[in-house]
Amino acid sequence: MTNGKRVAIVGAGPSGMAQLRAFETAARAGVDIPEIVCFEKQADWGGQWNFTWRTGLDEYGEPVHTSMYRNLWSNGPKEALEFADYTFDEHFGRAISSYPPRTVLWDYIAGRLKKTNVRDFIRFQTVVRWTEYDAEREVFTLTAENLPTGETTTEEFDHVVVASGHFSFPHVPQFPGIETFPGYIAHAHDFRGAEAFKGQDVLVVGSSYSAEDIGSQAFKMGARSVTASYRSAPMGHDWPEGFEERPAIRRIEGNRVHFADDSSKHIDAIILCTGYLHKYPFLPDELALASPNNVYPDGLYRGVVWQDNPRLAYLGAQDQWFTFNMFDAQAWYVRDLILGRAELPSEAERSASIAEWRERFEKLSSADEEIRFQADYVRDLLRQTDYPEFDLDRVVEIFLAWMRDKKADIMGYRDRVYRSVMTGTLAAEHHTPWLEELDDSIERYLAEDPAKTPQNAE
Ligand code: FAD
Ligand code: NA7
Repeated sequence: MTNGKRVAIVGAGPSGMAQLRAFETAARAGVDIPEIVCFEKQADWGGQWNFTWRTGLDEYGEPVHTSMYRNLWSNGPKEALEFADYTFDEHFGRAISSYPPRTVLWDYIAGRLKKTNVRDFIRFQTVVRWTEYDAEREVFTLTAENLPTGETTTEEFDHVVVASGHFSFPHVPQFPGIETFPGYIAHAHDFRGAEAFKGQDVLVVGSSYSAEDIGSQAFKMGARSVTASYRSAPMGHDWPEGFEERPAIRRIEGNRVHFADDSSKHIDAIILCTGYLHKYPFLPDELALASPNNVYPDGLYRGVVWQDNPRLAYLGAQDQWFTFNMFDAQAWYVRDLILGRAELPSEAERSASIAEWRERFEKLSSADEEIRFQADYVRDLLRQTDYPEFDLDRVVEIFLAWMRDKKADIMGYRDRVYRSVMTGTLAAEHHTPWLEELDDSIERYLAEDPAKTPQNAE
């Protein structure tokens, strides 16, 4: 039964899927839920995890969403992102390793919903083009385009949940002389695999997740050298021979890149791992979040409710240490606000809450502190809903162990195993060390006898 309201969800990535799951869970418990329409511009769900070889524009002239690439393996332990209501044990029926490849995590997030009817709520290959809000009638009007047919439709909704992600529109800075560089240049968003870098001198620009992992991919695939150029601070890992960090780029002259420490180096390929923009081309500016990538964007009450119009919510808008289970905590809370089960505080109270969290956020000075901060944030959300509780302090311990393991062995940390906070299961060791594993297919990953599934790349 629906309760007469209409809710639009923009995006069926992990966040949008969490919102669908939240409503479906309430419906299963006998609650009347709103009519839900989830708009998804791709042909399948999973957001970033739905890999495509395409870059730039897709077959309909629409910007390609995903920034993921071949051989992308989880960059954090799966025990830190596990759903509390659908465990890895339940999905796979046995222990798997702590750092599975993209295909395996995609299978896991989809598996939770495959047992339900929520796919029926999703309009695939349908992109939301524009949103308007009528304050008097308190309704949103969304215009969407069906990409294969080109047909546009306009519909009204009482609430909109933005789950369109914020790692898709690349932030592409300019560097003096870059136009003289004759080799391959791409932003990380358009990187699809490092195989072609074999024997090359590769430069990754940036010092965060993408620089670390794309640099590592290049190393793994046999680059002659990998250089990572940092603007603020080096990653500081104990890099293997052939992998080094240098300060900011001063200028580029043909194949020669000059750095701020007066050094220079021959480079064949440059990958700009310089982050992403919060960009919401389907929203007018009064509804669109504008923020750097950080763990507490301004203007969102409890990190989800748009302060200037609480009928609009954002999921996953933060920089992410926690991912899937944080999106769940957010989605459950947003669901309960929409259902009227949770009370929305007054504008002044919301404002005070945002200011309090922002003040705490401004004082954060290390990764450890950010992780604890985000754990507290998730804890606060969980207290508002009936999402199954889980031990966030133990998740924090896992994150801290992950960081220690990275410091100890950046090319080997993905071979480490952790214990599930949800089930107590200790992860299994993968049959092949990450550095030697050239096949990221789920078939090979789950193979009992990997010798029978030769690696794709061989
Ligand atoms: P997304 O996954 O980005 O999904 C958003 C969805 O919205 C997409 O399906 C998109 O097509 C759709 N959409 C966008 N605009 C519109 C529109 N106008 N109309 C209709 N549909 C629209 N997290 C981890 O936990 N572990 C990792 O190892 C990890 N690795 C990552 C590696 C890379 C390269 C990147 C970019 C991210 C990684 N992440 C990782 C973080 C990742 O962002 C989250 O895991 C998760 O995908 C975020 O989910 P989301 O639903 O908020 O956004
Ligand atoms: P992040 O985490 O937002 O990091 C962006 C990086 O880009 C960061 O190191 C920035 O340096 C650097 N940056 C930005 N502008 C410049 C310029 N002009 N010059 C040099 N360096 C610059 O993005 P990622 O892509 O690494 O990660 C995003 C998600 O994708 C994440 O969830 C991953 O799991 C995958 P700074 O430190 O600000 O000086």
